[in-house]
Amino acid sequence: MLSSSSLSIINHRWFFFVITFFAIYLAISYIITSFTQIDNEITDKKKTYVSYIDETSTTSNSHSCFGTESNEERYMTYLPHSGFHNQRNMLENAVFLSWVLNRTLIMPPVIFTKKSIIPHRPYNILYKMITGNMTNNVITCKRKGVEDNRCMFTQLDWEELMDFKFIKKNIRYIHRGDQNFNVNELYSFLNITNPENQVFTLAEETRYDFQFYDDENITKVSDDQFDHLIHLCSLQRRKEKLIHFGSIYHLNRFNLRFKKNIEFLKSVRENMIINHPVLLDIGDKISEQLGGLGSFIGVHLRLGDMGFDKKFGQKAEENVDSITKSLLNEIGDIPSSYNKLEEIEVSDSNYLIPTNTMIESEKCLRSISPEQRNFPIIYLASDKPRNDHRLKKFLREFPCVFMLFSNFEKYLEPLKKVKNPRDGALLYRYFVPFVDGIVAARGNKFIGTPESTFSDYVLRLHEHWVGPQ
Ligand SMILES: Nc1nc2c(ncn2[C@@H]2O[C@H](COP(=O)(O)OP(=O)(O)OP(=O)(O)O)[C@@H](O)[C@H]2O)c(=O)[nH]1
Ligand SMILES: *[C@@H]1O[C@H](CO)[C@@H](O)[C@H](O)[C@H]1NC(C)=O
Ligand SMILES: *[C@@H]1O[C@H](CO)[C@@H](O)[C@H](O)[C@H]1NC(C)=O
Ligand SMILES: *[C@@H]1O[C@H](CO)[C@@H](O)[C@H](O)[C@H]1NC(C)=O
Ligand SMILES: *[C@@H]1O[C@H](CO)[C@@H](O)[C@H](O)[C@H]1NC(C)=O
Repeated sequence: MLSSSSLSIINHRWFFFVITFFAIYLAISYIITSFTQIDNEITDKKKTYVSYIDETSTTSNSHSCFGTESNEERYMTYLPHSGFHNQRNMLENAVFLSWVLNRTLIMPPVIFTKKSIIPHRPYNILYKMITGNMTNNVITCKRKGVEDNRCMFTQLDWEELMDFKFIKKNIRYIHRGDQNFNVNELYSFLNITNPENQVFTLAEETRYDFQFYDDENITKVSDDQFDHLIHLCSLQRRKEKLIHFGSIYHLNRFNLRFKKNIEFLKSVRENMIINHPVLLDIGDKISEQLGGLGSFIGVHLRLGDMGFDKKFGQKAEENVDSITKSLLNEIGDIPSSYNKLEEIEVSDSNYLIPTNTMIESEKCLRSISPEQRNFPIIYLASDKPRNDHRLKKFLREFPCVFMLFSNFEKYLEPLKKVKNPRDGALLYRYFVPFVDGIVAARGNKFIGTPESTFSDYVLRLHEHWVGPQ
């Protein structure tokens, strides 16, 4: 009896164990299969490096996907490279990321160079190049002085050059001050003692490894240059104190569907406007000589050569031709009152005598024949001087073409004293092209060179100061 009753108890227990085990087995295998399914989906379909199922899942069309509400301040930074306009593009992308990730941006300065730039490379190479070059540079500049040619780089805080009203309103930032971009200095500044757990380094292996996207419906990169997609939510959920990006350069770095994101990025770009007082003042004075804001046509002709910038050198003649043509078409549309000819009293002589108090544009108009006076006043910005043979054709077509060094060099005098507050380096050589761009932007119309990032930026200034064309 005893044995049978204890047996039935054992049987009963055994049955209970089997059931429980089975239930647990089912639950575990369900969890495992569903997780690997999601994983496969991400890595295969979206080719995403970073799995975004680190904890809570969110609904697919939620715009904001904060999985980790926390009041602890978190940070992000990136590695700058290349020329000014590439660096500006990276800053714009960084401001967007800082906003979308709610992380304080450790903002790298503009790196200006006397000679060669730091080229665009994948993370590890880029990191070595920047830290190597900047470490050497600090030593050289100290030894030789900032004006010596061997002191190649100077680092300027973006806020010295750009209007930061929009940035201040929308993100938190700190100007990165350690000159050599070494992570150890950054970690100690941020009190990071355990980088393995406190830092997420998104190290790209090719230059355009990642494109960032914001909507689960997006399954393909929107620009073939990119290899992989990374969901912004996966970055938002990172708990590390610091996200360290490499290069974030590219006009199509983001693949966005959410209106709020698209509009924010657009505003970041529209608000990245030069506001250095000396530059603005010189730009203003020169454009006054051309009749004032909106009284002339601004042209940018990027000529290049057959060396480093042969992308433009090869097409220079073609570009001069097409810009000349489109300007001549333009004139067809412009009434002759454009040059305020009615204001000029025509005397018996066809040629009027310029006086010293006249602005430059008027002097030019008075010195040409009346038939020519319906041509517009042109300000020509270029990387090459007026005597470049490729400009001949253009200069022959239009009677009143002004250029920075042939007409307004004396206005650049105040710029010769402007120094970088960080190291005292003179900024003249880096700032002269900005004056050219600022003046060209202040016409009533702007015509630039195709594919030039310089032209793109002048057009943006033009739209900001004069309005859309
Ligand atoms: N003074 C002056 N310099 C210019 C002008 N346009 C281009 N440059 C110089 O040429 C350099 C190269 O131009 P970038 O600003 O890099 O822009 P880009 O024309 O798109 O050339 P890439 O970036 O190489 O494609 C600039 O650093 C300027 O120093 C100009 O109108 N005036
Ligand atoms: C953004 O970060 C700040 C401080 O780092 C924090 O106080 C705030 O709550 C965060 N906002 C959101 C929406 O998580
Ligand atoms: C500095 O940068 C150049 C590329 O501009 C690179 O070839 C060189 O190796 C770098 N120097 C150091 C010390 O890293
Ligand atoms: C680092 O620690 C110091 C001392 O505790 C503190 O004052 C500082 O705010 C900390 N900095 C950051 C970025 O957390
Ligand atoms: C994504 O796809 C779903 C289902 O097809 C749709 O309901 C949703 O509106 C889409 N989201 C966006 C932002 O287009």
